[in-house]
Amino acid sequence: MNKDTIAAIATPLGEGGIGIVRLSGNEAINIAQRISSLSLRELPPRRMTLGFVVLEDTRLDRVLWVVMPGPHSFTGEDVVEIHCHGGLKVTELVLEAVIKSGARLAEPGEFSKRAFLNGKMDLAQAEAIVDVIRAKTATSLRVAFRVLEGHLSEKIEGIRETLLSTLSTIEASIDYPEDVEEPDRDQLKDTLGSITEDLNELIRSYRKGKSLREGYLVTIVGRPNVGKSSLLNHLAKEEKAIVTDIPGTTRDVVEVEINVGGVPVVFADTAGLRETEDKVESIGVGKSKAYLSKADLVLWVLDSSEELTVEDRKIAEMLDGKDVIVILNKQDKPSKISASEIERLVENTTILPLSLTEKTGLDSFMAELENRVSLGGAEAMGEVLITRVRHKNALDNALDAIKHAIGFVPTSPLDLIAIDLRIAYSALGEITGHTVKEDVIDRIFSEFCIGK
Ligand SMILES: Nc1nc2c(ncn2[C@@H]2O[C@H](COP(=O)(O)OP(=O)(O)OP(=O)(O)O)[C@@H](O)[C@H]2O)c(=O)[nH]1
Ligand SMILES: [Mg+2]
Repeated sequence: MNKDTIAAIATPLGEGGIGIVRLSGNEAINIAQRISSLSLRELPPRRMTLGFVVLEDTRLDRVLWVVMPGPHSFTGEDVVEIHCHGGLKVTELVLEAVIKSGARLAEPGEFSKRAFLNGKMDLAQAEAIVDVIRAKTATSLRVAFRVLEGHLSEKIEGIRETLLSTLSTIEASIDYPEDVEEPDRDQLKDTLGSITEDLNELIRSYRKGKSLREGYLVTIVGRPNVGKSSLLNHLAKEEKAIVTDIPGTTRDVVEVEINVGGVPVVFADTAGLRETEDKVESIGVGKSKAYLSKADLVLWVLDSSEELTVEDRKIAEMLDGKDVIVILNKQDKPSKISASEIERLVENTTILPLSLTEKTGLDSFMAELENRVSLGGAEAMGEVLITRVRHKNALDNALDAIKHAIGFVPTSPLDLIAIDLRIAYSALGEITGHTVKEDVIDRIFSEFCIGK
């Protein structure tokens, strides 16, 4: 266990009502005592008491002192919080003073790391702290908070327990063949089948969970002058991008972040895709293609009053393998493109007629957008979602091992099944941190900010 005492400013740098300096470790109370007007060991634990920070016999600030003796603290160690006025200089001087008195500046995420190492929370919960702090929408926050409260860990631990008890029956029958009967193979198959279902359900939730945590990128593409920027402005409810009747107006990517059914969505308006001699425009076209390839969903805008061109067909080729909504804009004019022509170019897409100048077709467009982006959003609130690729990889590995084991169930020796079950057990333990390596732990906590 770490013996040294760490300190950091726990609130964001800048001016605010309150700025908090936090200490954690064996010496936290002794060190803080050196700058306190109160007798810290006599304070009621986990209650605020008004007092002063005193530096070299001079009062520096009037503050609230909170002493949280371990193990009943966030880190499990002795913790002291000093709630100062929220100024840059105040917090800096208080931090400096506790460092001079023997504390060490905390590394990023070190408070949370200590909480994990001292068993106050598991790894999935510790990771969820960052997600709670960074949540961009109410839905993202709710999903992250459920993980922080331990609902994901509970599910994972439930599956691990089933694996462990299955393993122990198998191993007992291997070790004591005379006394312990072999487990029933049909029953074994059922147990592994139901674990497979549980794992699959969690893995499937990743698409939704990832969007909620990381956000979702929707790229608007199309030929010049079809109405891409008009669409972005409609979504943003303001004139974010310049709209003119000159083809090639947009040259850079214009991004707008919007909450769509609880999912933080970035819409990117891009330069119209065409061959061009213009140096600036061609850089813009390059960027459009980059945004197209990393998009979670593509809105392909077409001017329905003009026939499909060679350029449109080239764009259609770039959409291969992407999630696409095709927008037939400018419906206020006579239409020259049919749905069947589009269907021949793009597979499994939704085609929506629209007029951005007349504002028609926009309701069904928004409904379709919400449907695609939120992936069935609202009813997901109560579920536990997988939001991190680290968790998804661990689940994939566990699933592979279980499937492999199922193949052995009918006729193979039991120890072959046991090997796979142990692999799955350990893969799942990576999520909660029971079986994770130290360098992985270090990497996870280094993503945190200082003071967390
Ligand atoms: N008639 C009609 N005109 C539209 C509609 N939507 C956009 N326009 C017009 O089409 C022109 C081009 O619109 P933009 O939104 O700038 O098109 P863009 O695709 O961003 O064009 P680039 O930036 O050049 O690639 C403007 O004059 C718009 O007013 C529509 O639904 N109907
Ligand atoms: Mg534009």
